[in-house]
Amino acid sequence: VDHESLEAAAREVMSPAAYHYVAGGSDDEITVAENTAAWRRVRLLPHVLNDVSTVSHAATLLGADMTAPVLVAPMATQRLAHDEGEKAMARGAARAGTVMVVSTMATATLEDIAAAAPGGTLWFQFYVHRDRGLSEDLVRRAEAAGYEAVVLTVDVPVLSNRRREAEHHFQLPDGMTVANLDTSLESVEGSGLAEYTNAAFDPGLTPDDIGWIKSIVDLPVVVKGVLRADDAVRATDAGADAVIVSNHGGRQMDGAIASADALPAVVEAVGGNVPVLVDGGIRGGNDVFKALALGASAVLVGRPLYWALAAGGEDGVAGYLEEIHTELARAMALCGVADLSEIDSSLIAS
Ligand code: FNR
Ligand code: LAC
Repeated sequence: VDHESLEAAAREVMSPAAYHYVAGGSDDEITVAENTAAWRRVRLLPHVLNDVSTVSHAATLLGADMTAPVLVAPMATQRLAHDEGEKAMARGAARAGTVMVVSTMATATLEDIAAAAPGGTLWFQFYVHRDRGLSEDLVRRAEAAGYEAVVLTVDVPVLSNRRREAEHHFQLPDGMTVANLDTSLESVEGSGLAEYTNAAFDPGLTPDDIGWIKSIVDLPVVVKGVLRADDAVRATDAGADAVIVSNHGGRQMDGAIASADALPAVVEAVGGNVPVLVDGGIRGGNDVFKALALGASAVLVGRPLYWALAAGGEDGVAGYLEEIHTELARAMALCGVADLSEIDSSLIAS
């Protein structure tokens, strides 16, 4: 996928504040840069003389059937990219046969997004608020609307320092709200998102909150934002049904390890028990292949899909995902594997 052109096309149609909100990370953006660099550093050891006349990348994860193990990462406020925002993203994901993870901070209600893409599979990304009544209500609504998993994001106890958001006084334009929460993230001084988050999100999360969610809804709980093996064990011991190795796309603790570099230890600690997913810096099918070879069950893609949404709406999203699927199939053929089950760490040159 030609990411530079895609990002450039998106930048043309987005406001500077919105563009920098999406493109940016925290502090010096060290981890943003590391995330892509780390996948590029991984070296493969391809097989030859294996029959790859037919290559299959169909996957099943927590009961969801997918064309390929590539999900749409949860991303806030998608109407900043396109009028149809999350609804267009959901339709594009459904067309490409994959799961969209819908952010708590969406610019349409979770019910309206579900109604917009009837054939698709949606998971609900959950930001626990200090107001636990409101929080309970959110996950109950997601279950009632047909969402099939709760993705509990655990790496935002506070919002990081994001210079680009502060410079542009990030807030939503008139007529746009975080629909589930009825706020437009009004900025008093700097980033309206930081002001909202720091006031509203619960910084007191512990592993017990996984059980708390399971006492409210009958859905699998996926813990997103783990970088350490010991935390992955704490999460799964507390009932997590999957974990996502992630540094939030370099948007939270700057200087945190690249997700590709954090993945193997987490796989080693819990990969035998629950699926381990990964996101951050995945830009094409070769990166997906490397993640699977390092032990991930699936990956999530963030910013490129925001750009695809901005530049091409639903068609842009479906087209981008289909291109990644083509690239993954080609990487599999070139590495001599006909099926996802044959991808393992023996394909990594170490
Ligand atoms: C995010 N991310 C995110 N994560 C989450 O759990 N809830 C959210 O609301 C958001 N919002 C959000 C907005 C934007 C604009 C971006 C770019 C990212 C993080 C996201 O799910 C994912 O972890 C990273 O985006 C993955 O990195 P790449 O693919 O963008 O490099
Ligand atoms: C972000 C939050 C909303 O990264 O997750 O912008």
